[in-house]
Amino acid sequence: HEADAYRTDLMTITRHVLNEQSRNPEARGDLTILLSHIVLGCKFVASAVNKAGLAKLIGLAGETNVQASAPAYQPSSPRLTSVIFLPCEIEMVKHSLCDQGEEQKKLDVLSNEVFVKALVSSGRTCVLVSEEDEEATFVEPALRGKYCVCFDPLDGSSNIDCGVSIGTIFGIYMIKDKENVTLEDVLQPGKNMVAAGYCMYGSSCTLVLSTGNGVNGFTLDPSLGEFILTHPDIKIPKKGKIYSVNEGNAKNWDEPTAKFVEKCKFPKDGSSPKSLRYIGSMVADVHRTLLYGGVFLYPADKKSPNGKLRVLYEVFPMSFLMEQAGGQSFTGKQRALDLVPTKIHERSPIFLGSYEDVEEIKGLYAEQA
Ligand code: AHM
Ligand code: MG
Repeated sequence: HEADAYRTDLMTITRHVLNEQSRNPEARGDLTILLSHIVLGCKFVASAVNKAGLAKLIGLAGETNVQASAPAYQPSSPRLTSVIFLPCEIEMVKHSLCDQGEEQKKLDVLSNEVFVKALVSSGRTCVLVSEEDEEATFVEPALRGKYCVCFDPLDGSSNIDCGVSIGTIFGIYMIKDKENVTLEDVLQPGKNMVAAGYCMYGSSCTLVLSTGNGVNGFTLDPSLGEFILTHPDIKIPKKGKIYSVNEGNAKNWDEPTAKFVEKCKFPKDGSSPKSLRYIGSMVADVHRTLLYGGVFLYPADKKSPNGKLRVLYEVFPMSFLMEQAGGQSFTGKQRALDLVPTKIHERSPIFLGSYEDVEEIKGLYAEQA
């Protein structure tokens, strides 16, 4: 097709979200603005992650900056300046990048700072929960907007040093009452989220987003500094051929989990065994699950009765995306999005993926009950 050959009609993420929002008579552009600030954070992290290997050499993420008197890192990337943002916001990113003479920040700490500042300066947020921060951040009244954002700025950061894919995960709620903002605004069940997504920093940088009308994937075109729609209306296969779990924990699993994995390896219905794929980086494992189908699990075990993954910024956003793509997400007790968290860093077991595979897991838990 001519159009495909030239690709002159680019569906950027901002254009896509604006289109989606224009169908909602109540939308005033706030979510679009908020999302473009999240996108800025993702571009910053993508650029920093790409340089992480080099940084060892030049001192970007090392413990101390070997050339403490000179800026260790000059933000030369055209990506950051090609985004339409206020000059002060660009300054803010540059500032985080080259805190001259100070100890250089670890990539996850740096990413967190960039996201917090981008979110606050959007003027559209009021409560932020980050994996990196013990306490929730309440935005000062003058900059307050109606959204709460829960995020993990750099999930899987233990994988950075060996170049494995890592990601940012986020979930967005609307506050109940702007005059009276409390922690209750983020301790809502996941089904109340208005949008969720992740950005994967892998062989390419991919942002997967849902605002409640299905799931779409965008790939960063580094030459444009823009995320372009490359995976419209993602639907997860009804059943998959892959299971994804840390089998090293098998000795402590509960019975339904053990039975399910056994069935994956030794199916009794004549079907072929499933393949095992486990990266150990949630964004990458979930991304593969979404595209290829199958199931990703981080179950409870005797040592961690609530599993490992965090409800607000890992379990909920991924469960929201899975359901929007036609899959399911289950905690071992209930639909994951029905869970009502009581603490901001609460954990939950999670089984998510293809509809039929999760259905099978639900069956095994029902048998046990
Ligand atoms: P982190 O937030 O400390 O990076 O841990 C979260 C990561 C997930 O990305 C991944 O699914 C999980 O931990 C892997 O855990 P394990 O190493 O126990 O298999
Ligand atoms: Mg994490």
